[in-house]
Amino acid sequence: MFDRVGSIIRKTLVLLLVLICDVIISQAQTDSSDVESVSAPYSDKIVTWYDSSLQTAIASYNYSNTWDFDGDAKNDSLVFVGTGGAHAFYFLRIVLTSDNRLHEFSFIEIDMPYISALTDLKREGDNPAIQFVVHDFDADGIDEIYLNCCGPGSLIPEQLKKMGITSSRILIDCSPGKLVIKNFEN
Ligand SMILES: [Ca+2]
Ligand SMILES: [Ca+2]
Repeated sequence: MFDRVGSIIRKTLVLLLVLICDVIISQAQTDSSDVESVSAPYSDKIVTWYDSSLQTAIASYNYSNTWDFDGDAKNDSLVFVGTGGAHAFYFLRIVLTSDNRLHEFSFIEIDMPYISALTDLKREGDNPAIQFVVHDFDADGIDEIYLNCCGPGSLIPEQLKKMGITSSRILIDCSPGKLVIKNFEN
């Protein structure tokens, strides 16, 4: 008698266990189908490494070997190096093939290092959503770099003011023999 009751209880417990597992698995499947995978903009340009001093992952956007800024027919290196933190900014680093030197502009920062088209810039103007455009603005056959440096506080960095820069919108011209930062003029 007791054996029969014990057997029924065991079978009931096993059945309950199977039902609970079913519910858990179906819930997990529902949850996973609800999750959308979201990738960062221009993720093919991102290079990430771990900075042990900041104890955080640092991302940079690498546009190297895409444009020739100094006009020697060899594409140059251009990287926006991330500064880390919750709201990351990225400063500009260029290596030109004509002088093979590191030109690091730690005072030129943007927070959306995503290349935009000239048509976007023309349409949006000083909209801070458009921060990085490459185009031959002065029609001399060599591309310049347009940046809208909406850095922390959107203030114009002192280093840029000393160069006569009067707005956050600048143009970097890297023609042979010179590397000039100037005000962007429409
Ligand atoms: Ca070059
Ligand atoms: Ca040009």
